[in-house]
Amino acid sequence: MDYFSACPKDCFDSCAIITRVNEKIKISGNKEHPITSGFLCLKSKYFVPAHLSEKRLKVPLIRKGKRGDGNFKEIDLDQALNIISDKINFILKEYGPDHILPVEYAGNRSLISYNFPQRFFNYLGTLKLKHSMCDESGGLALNDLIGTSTGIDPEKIKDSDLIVYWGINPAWTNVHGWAMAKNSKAKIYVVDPLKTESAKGADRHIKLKIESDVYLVLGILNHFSKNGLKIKKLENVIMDYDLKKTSELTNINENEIKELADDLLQAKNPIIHMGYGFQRSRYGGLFIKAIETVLITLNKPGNFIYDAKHKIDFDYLRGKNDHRKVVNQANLARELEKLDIKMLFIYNTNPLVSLPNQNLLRKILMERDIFIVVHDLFLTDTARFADIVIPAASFFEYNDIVDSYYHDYININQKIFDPPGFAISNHDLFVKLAYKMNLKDKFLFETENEIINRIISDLGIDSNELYKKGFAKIERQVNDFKINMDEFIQELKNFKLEEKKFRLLSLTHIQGITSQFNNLYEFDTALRMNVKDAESYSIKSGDEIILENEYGSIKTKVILTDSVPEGVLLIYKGSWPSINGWNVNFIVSDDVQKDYGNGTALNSTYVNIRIP
Ligand SMILES: Nc1nc2c(c(=O)[nH]1)N[C@H]1C(S)=C(S)[C@@H](COP(=O)(O)OP(=O)(O)OC[C@H]3O[C@@H](n4cnc5c(=O)[nH]c(N)nc54)[C@H](O)[C@@H]3O)O[C@H]1N2
Ligand SMILES: Nc1nc2c(c(=O)[nH]1)N[C@H]1C(S)=C(S)[C@@H](COP(=O)(O)OP(=O)(O)OC[C@H]3O[C@@H](n4cnc5c(=O)[nH]c(N)nc54)[C@H](O)[C@@H]3O)O[C@H]1N2
Ligand code: SF4
Ligand SMILES: [Mo]
Repeated sequence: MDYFSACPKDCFDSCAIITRVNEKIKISGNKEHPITSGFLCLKSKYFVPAHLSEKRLKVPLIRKGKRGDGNFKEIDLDQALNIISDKINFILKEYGPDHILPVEYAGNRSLISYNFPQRFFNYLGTLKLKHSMCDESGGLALNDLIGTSTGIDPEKIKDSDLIVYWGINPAWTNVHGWAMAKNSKAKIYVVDPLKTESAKGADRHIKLKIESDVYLVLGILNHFSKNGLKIKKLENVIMDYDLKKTSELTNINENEIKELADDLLQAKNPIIHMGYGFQRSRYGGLFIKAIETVLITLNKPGNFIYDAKHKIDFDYLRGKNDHRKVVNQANLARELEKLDIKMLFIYNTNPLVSLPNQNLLRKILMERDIFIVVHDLFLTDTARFADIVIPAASFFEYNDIVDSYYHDYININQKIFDPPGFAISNHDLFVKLAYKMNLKDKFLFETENEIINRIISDLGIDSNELYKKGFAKIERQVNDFKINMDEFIQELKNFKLEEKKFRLLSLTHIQGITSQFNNLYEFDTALRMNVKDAESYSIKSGDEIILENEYGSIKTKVILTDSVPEGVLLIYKGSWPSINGWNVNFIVSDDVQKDYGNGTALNSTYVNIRIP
């Protein structure tokens, strides 16, 4: 029998999946889906093994030993929910809702699984986590500059003549977008200081000096200006950046800069996909603004890809409560230090892997009297720190609907199996809790199907078509660009390229989906280092070295490469400290981009090398 599944992972592609269930479960990409196009990514090979894995949690756990040591006792779901609801009631009565913080993110970004739990927290009026670890700063930057972060429909890639992947590694992180680009007639540029798989597969790799993107943009605009394209407010700023100076500042040959600028000038349908990875640095928001000024100058301000917004009623999905106080995610440890939190309710995220400044985060959780609830499919590092762990359902075990922050299709996810043991979906967990706590609002008890029907009707989707194909096209938000360059020009003046050594990047791995499944196979934890840097320390491939900074230190194996430039080090994000003893976030900076919503600046991490 075939079912419609929808990949709920935090990924551009939001694939439509056909799940065939015979004696075995087999998944494949929905052939009809214009983006998924009948194939799935490498990560997807873990979806069924993860669902069936012996390592999956099936019974709630209560902590027996010291926090963090993974010593638990099994209890049944009813007992676990009694303990949690009693604890919530106690905290609400003794301290108030400002002492409970739900810590959640996009581990499951299906519309119900991601949003419905917020109805519960909005109702109680607890604190609220501000999602600032991923794309926050770039999104704010675009909104500041042009009034929106919603760009062009990526299906337009198919008819484009020039695609620039700027600070993104789509061959690994957006495989369906990359396939569309490769199958199109477009000339493909990758602008990246690293020789990534995307850079290798592009027509042109602009291998610029790290963080010199702003200068490259000013050089491109200078060239535009010489060819008669002016933007009044920037003329003075770009005056000095001729090809020679731009080349010196970016380490790119003059003719390569000229070729890119000419191609942009001549293209009929240029598209720039601005990555999330590269805006996670001290000047990330500024970089995104700078790139957008290229499109503004070309009078094609909407020809970028960053976010996509649709007419989905999130206030309905989440409920609304404007009185909740906000706690920042990107420097959560420092936020917790200042607050008197009594409960963390963690679901859809694995903060003891994915947040920077792990040493401080773990210290606070060990020292403070905080009751920690974790809802997850696996005994993650975060779950090991819990007082109560509730097992979660896999995406084959609930009904939901999944949108995309990249394309314009919404996919249906059908429940195929009941969750094993006491495992429970996000929706059902919060319905049960609301019931336990005797909450009266009907909104807290809406069923999955009621919610799906309401979304389908709001979006004007033909439900027959949706259940026949598994997906439907929905309308992208229409933009009304309001361009304001003033702040950008001011911020440009404050920009200073940091040339300190060693800059540590923690980028996205082809196999992982952030930290998910990294317990099911051996994860790549090695440090990538440039051959010349290694020579100056007499380091050989396979050696172990220590990286240290004000956040801590880690000992890691080295792989020498010419894909990483001199002065830059790379460790992929997402490995589990409980398996490997450490991960990169033990030494990653929790500095934030103050001008851009306190978004993470994690790639502005600097470390020293020590030979053990
Ligand atoms: N396989 C896989 N795919 C994923 C995910 C996953 O975990 N695994 N996660 C998903 C999520 S949550 C996200 S946010 C996205 C992230 O997707 P990407 O944005 O593609 O991810 P990153 O690898 O973090 O960073 C992209 C690139 O930015 C480059 N970069 C760093 N500094 C600079 C700079 O100064 N200038 C320029 N021009 N480039 C720079 C890096 O070298 C890197 O190649 O991927 C999504 N897709
Ligand atoms: N150093 C460094 N750190 C980074 C980044 C980086 O580039 N460098 N990137 C950042 C980025 S872009 C992102 S998006 C974040 C992501 O970081 P996280 O939000 O922590 O994402 P995941 O590691 O995928 O963890 C999601 C968790 O949710 C669980 N989960 C999955 N489905 C469900 C469900 O239905 N219910 C419940 N209750 N749980 C579920 C998974 O098992 C997993 O443990 O990491 C950030 N951290
Ligand atoms: S992780 Fe991304 S590319 Fe892979 S199946 Fe899910 S949505 Fe598709
Ligand atoms: Mo992300």
